[in-house]
Amino acid sequence: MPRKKIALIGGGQIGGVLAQLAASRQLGDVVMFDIVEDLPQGKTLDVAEAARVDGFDANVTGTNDYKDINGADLVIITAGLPRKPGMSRDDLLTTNAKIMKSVAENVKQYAPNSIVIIISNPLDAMVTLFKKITGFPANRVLGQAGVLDSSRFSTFIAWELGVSVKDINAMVLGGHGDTMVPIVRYANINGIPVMEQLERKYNDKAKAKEVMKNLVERTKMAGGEVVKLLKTGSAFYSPASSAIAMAESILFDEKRVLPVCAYLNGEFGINGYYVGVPAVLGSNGVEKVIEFELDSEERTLLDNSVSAVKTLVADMERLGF
Ligand code: A3D
Repeated sequence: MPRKKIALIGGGQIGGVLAQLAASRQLGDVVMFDIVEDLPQGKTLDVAEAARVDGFDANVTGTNDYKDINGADLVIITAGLPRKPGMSRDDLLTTNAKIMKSVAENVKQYAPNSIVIIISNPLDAMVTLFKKITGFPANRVLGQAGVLDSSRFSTFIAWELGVSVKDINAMVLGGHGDTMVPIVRYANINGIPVMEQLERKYNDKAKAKEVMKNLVERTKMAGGEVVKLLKTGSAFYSPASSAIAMAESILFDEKRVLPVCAYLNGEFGINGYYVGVPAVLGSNGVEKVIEFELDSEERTLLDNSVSAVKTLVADMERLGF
């Protein structure tokens, strides 16, 4: 049985870590595409030369020719430009939409049966555009944001409570932006409510609420916190790890329930938009969106987040995409 073929579109910061993780975990043969000459060849040569040490057999190659992604089973897209000084939000949206348009046309041509995970920002718009251009079914086009945002939320909770992050389950839904919705009510430590533990720690309900509010705010701003410290570029290790968790669930048909940017057909009362929701990921991509009861506060926050996604998509359409 041949190995799965994984195409990485974009060989920048996240693309490099994706290549290393995909190869070292033997997810399949990796081909990295970038428009910059020699960059994907250089990065993948570097990753491939660790094969003896890391003990993997997968082929890892770089290319500037889309033909080389031919027949890919899984595609992960990070192509795009970061916002530069003086660039407006619309300028960035136009630039990245142009890039996504060319990526989508080529993925449609060379990997027409692939399942596609998009990481490029602005995420909710890029996923929407990719689906529109390729016409791929909704189960085969999804975005990465919720796995990372949830991992950040879980990490901050674990630090606050002094417990292993491995035992924290916490989820962030909604669009990938300031309006994201960390679901506090269901955050737990192996089933034990996080809020109850905060109340016990501080012996004060108001204080516990305030501490949680700060954890939620830090989660929403976590991307910016890393950008501020790095000075150039944005987070790349954790976004790559998050996409690899999604890829593993798809490639190994794990059926994990992960928060992903998925196309909604009435689930959560939302129709025709990509929004972050829990979904079962298996060999058919997004196999099922898992709905659950939201309380009135969560509903308001999710509606607010969906409005932000709608505005972003409308802006992209206004710009001609
Ligand atoms: P970066 O290191 O700049 O890599 C982007 C790569 O895209 C560069 O190597 C470019 O040469 C390449 N590129 C540009 N145009 C094209 C094209 N037409 N075809 C193919 N490749 C092209 O960025 P990065 O890797 O740090 O981030 C990649 C994207 O992910 C950006 O849009 C980030 O904003 C986004 N991002 C998303 C998250 C989420 O959680 C959603 C987190 C962090 C970053």
